Amino acid sequence: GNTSAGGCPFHHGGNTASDKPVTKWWPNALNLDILHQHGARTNPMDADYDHRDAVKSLDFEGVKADVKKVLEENQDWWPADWGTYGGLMVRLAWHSAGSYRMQDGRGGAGSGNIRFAPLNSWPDNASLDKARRLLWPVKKKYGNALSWADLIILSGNMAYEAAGLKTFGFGFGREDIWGPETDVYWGSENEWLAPSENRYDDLDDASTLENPLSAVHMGLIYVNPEGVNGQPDPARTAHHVRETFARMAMNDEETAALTCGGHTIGKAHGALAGDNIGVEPEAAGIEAQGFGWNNPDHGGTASKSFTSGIEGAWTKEPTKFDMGYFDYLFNWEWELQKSPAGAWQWQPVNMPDSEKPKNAGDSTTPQNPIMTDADMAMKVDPIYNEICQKFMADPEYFKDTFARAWFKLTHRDMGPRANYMGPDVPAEDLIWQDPIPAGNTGYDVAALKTKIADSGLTSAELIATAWDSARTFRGSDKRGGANGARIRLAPQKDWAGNEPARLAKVLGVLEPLAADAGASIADTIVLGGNVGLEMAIKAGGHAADVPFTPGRGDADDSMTDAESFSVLEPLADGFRNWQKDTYAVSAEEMLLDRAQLMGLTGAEMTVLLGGMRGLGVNYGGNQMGVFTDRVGALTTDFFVNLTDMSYSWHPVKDGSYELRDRASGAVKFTATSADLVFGSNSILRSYAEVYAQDDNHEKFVKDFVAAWTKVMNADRFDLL
Ligand code: HEB
Repeated sequence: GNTSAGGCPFHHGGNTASDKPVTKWWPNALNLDILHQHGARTNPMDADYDHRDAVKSLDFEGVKADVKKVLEENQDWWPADWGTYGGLMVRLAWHSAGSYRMQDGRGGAGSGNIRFAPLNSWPDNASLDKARRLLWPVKKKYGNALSWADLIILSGNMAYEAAGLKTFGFGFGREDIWGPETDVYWGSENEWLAPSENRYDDLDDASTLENPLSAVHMGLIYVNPEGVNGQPDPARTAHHVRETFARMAMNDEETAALTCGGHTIGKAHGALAGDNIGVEPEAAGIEAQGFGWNNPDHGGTASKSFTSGIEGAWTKEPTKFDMGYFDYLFNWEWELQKSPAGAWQWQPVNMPDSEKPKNAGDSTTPQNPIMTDADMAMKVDPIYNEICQKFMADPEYFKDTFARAWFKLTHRDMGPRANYMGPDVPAEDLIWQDPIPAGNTGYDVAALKTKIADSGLTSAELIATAWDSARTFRGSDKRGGANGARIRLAPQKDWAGNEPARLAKVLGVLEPLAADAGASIADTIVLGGNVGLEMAIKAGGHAADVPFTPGRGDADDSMTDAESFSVLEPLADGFRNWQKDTYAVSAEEMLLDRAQLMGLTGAEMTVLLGGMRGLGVNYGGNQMGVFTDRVGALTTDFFVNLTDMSYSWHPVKDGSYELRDRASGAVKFTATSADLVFGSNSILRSYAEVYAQDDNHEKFVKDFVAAWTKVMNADRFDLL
């Protein structure tokens, strides 16, 4: 209890303070909470609530009309610039989407995460709390069917439409989360905007930015607008723009289009010294009611706003989507100045008042436009400059390039097109959506099963191939998975983790069977895994059918952007006890990361790993963690032996371990830390005990089959 105010000490029983988690004493323990972040206990919707069903009932045109009204209706508590909130809403949408990084697919606009810490309080997201509050009446009116995540992106999209841009389209279908994400690594710094050196091996080589990060500072979406570490130098900034945008999956042309098109509307805010600006929302007092960055000197006028500290618009008519950004950037000389708030910004040399945009809160006063260091990079960097020349020569090309890049930015983490909903979904397939043609459902599954069973392939070959095909799935951006059978295309077929020789052998047998049956190869690979698993269940003395849903399709090379698949390559697979190399992070941490991306719970991860150890599917046939002499059968032996006190455990070399018979000292089994963590970590041990228990053999088989099926179907958005 806090007694500093002179009150009586009150010792409540609950640990309600977040700086004292139970695990703070043992910072090296695995954070299994990342597997259980969002669920029935955090989600206030009814148990049978189906977000996609709700969206189907949404009055889309009504929502759009109401968002349009919000853009144009001035609210005195946060006055609009030039009478529109368009710029603000675009920035809200862009900062929601721009936290995406392709390395692990985490971040992005797909979950409404910007409502929660840390994103709601990042220095870069200043004033976006106001943008969300402006949208609240629309959220309130349309309720469950309109997620915050959809509303935020829609508002940016509508803002562009209102400014005169024909957008590429819009997909509804993002489902909100109800608390902060805890799995996303945003960097190790404890200080906002800590020097960039922290996250680069060499700040002069932008490619050395720590993976998977895609921003130069803790608390920013991308680069520092004033230059590297706040030191203006557009040529240098250009390298960091290029790298951070590449990590958001954007090439040079998309990056230039986004930056130039982004700053075609709206303005930067730094009209007064920021000395009195209040703390961010998470740190603010109760009376702030979720608002941060209180500006006591605001005086209720748009002329006195403060956000980044940079002050001014980029174009003469900042409410219109036009070519004004290029007109200014390329037709004027720009010099370094300080804004009224003391931030570095570039201003035009000797621009006459008649050429200037008007002040955002006072349409009679001309005000100098500005460029950030990143804007200057578009002119100074030779590659961006050349792209801008092309845009200037062909404004229609610029608009189309921008509209497509904006659509990609705001939809990239939604996965395949099947996930888009609503009247404005574009018909065109885009390569970054990893398109998959529809598959056949009308073939004789039972007959194909029999043929696979009689094909001479072993259960281990079938199971390993199906697993490898499915395991690339990541819920973070809904990429990867067994659908499409891209495992038979480059680059996946050659990934070391896929054991190319075994893969080629299995595909050589399955492909003709698929063709004969009229089934996709993707279906046949998964069905093969099921056949193998049913054999293993039988060998373990049980009987269970493994559910199968046909309909996967086969992608081909023309639908596959091979380069963008490199981020899906597994560097480790704890389920098959394999690592491509030695890494700074432990095998069990990599296992946990993968399990989280696959959407598994702790118990599912446990039952899958323990069960698979006995199936003979370890990488390259290695014996690590194979605590059984019944290889090929689905048994609980892994758990029984892991928890058996007749063994003792000894670290040997290269992070591996031996299980020795306590009495004789003889080595009985070998293991990795990805095996023994199920005995050492108290939470994982509790799950391992469940599956070691004498009463849970049936449960084990049932749970294994359910978890297996979940992995095989994780990417079946076509069934939604
Ligand atoms: Fe931006 C704004 C920076 C990109 C869109 N930006 C802004 C600002 C700054 C920036 C500083 C100011 C804020 C305030 O308010 O103060 N950006 C930046 C950078 C980059 C960017 C550095 C990288 C290159 N943007 C971008 C993009 C987009 C954008 C990509 C989209 C697309 N922005 C934007 C807008 C705005 C801004 C719209 C305005 C807002 C208002 O109006 O409010």
